[in-house]
Amino acid sequence: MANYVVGDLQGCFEPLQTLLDIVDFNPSQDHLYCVGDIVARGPDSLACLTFLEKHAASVSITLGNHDLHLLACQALGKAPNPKDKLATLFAYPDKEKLLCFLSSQPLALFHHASNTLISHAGIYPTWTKAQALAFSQEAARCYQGNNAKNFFKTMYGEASVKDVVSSDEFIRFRAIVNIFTRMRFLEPNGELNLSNKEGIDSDGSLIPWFKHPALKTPPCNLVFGHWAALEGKTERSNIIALDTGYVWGGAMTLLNLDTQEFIKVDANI
Ligand SMILES: [Mn+2]
Repeated sequence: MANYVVGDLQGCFEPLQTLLDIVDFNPSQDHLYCVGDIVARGPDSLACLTFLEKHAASVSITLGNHDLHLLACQALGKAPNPKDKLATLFAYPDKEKLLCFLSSQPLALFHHASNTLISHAGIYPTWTKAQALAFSQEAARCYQGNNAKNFFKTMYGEASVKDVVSSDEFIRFRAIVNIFTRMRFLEPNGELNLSNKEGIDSDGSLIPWFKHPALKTPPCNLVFGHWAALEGKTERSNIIALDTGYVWGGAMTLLNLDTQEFIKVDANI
């Protein structure tokens, strides 16, 4: 039995198939973790989601911003942005089953054997592993519960990182979602900067979350996606950036959690 984690798919199904063929992935024995952003921008979001749902027992996803956006569009009856290329998925007769599977997934999970915490954008530098998993569970109760529609309505916008313990459950939800699915840089005061999507050294006044002094000793190995401009580099051996931007002409990366071996498929082959 082998355990793998793959970077952002973003609707790119072919490279996922290629990677799984290379490692001879066997859904009856192996497990595939996905760092999220399964859908949007690429050509085959429906194929990605259909494949993962079909192998639900062997697949775990930590939801990304694009996945939550898809669930929000569905819950609020809104049409997705044409540039997300989700029309085929929205027209699919059995989409409820696929979206139900997607919404059953968490924002963070822990793989015990490799001592690895997985989430889409990372974790806030001061969080312990237990706090991260508790915040993930709290957010899931929001988007999986009867009141999901109202949580999705208030999901977008700024929130202070201190709001993860706000007395208002909607503000708490927004802050947790922003950290787990949208974070890249932190301001010197520790707040999120959600506007800069460039590389690690693009703005010397901002701190990549994984370079924050509070993460001097990470609580465990951390694997995340979301930040293609990093090109897989964090300069920290136990903090692994898996989004290598296949959908933007880069590569799709798969990590074997048991052997720490990386396998890549370039977009230009
Ligand atoms: Mn993302």
